[in-house]
Amino acid sequence: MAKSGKARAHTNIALIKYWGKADEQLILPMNNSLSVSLERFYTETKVTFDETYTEDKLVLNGVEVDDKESAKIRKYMDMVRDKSNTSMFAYIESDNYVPTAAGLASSASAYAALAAACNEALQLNYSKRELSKLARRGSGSASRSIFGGFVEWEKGYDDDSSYSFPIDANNWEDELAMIFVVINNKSKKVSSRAGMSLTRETSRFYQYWLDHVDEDIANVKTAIAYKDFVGMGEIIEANGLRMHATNLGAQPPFSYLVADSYQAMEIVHQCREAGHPCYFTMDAGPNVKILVEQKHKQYVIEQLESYFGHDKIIASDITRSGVEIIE
Ligand code: 2P0
Repeated sequence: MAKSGKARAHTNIALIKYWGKADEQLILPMNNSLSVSLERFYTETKVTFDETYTEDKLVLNGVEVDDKESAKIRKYMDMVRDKSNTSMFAYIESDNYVPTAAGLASSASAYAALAAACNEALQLNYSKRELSKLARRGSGSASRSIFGGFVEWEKGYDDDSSYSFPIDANNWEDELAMIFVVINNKSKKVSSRAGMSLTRETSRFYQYWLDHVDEDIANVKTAIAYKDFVGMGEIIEANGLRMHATNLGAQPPFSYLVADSYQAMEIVHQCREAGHPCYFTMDAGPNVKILVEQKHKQYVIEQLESYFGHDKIIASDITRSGVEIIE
């Protein structure tokens, strides 16, 4: 008999970055990281296991895919089968509610939703902590997408000790938002997986990065406890720039940032000078993400739109919802 489960998980953006793996197979990170989950961008995934299926099939946004990504998912499903003592193959239907124009990686929400859908379908009764470990095996940042609000991923030292957990912010999330500046990337893309690996192995600045992450995490948690937006912003902006600096120290050096990324950062500085606190962060691409209080959001959006145009600016609230079963 077929067994199915469907789950929704939101994407997250790291305020303190995950950059570098201690174990590529288990996806154990070199450092703790800390994120916020976004209301507007999410993935819904339905998994159906059936004894009559002869292989895993992936249907992404209504289209059956058979490419590098589906090969990665088949490998992931082998791991799930192994852990849950089942031999059944699966039919996986996944819909990404991430505007394609946003150019956001969806692997965080995708593997969080897939892990939760498998848990439901196979009645594994995993706790959220167990689910965050299962999601982590697909993509590191997915471990954080099991939870809403502010989330920390404890790096751990083995498969069992590396998981995420929520940080109580006393509903501060409701007062915050994130603005995305969508920037076209004409340069050749370095995947986050390849970029973090090259940097960990070769960057002259990597040890400096590792030496300062723990204090950044501690200071952000203090800022969260006091709802100190400026204190948090200064730390997260510096942390994001430091991550990008490690890439400049790699051999060969590389950068995800382009001229328009720096233009967006400059507008953020101008907003601050005009009395509207907001802080930027960037991931494995040129897009700039700006953390802002709701009361200053409209001003910052207008400044960005006047340079980049209306369709390049997307805002999202911070969600306090973690992964949910929806069928
Ligand atoms: C993060 N990034 O903390 C960091 C900051 C990008 C820059 O997590 O190899 O897709 O699947 O574990 O999670 C993107 O990398 O990488 C990422 P894998 P993932 O959000």
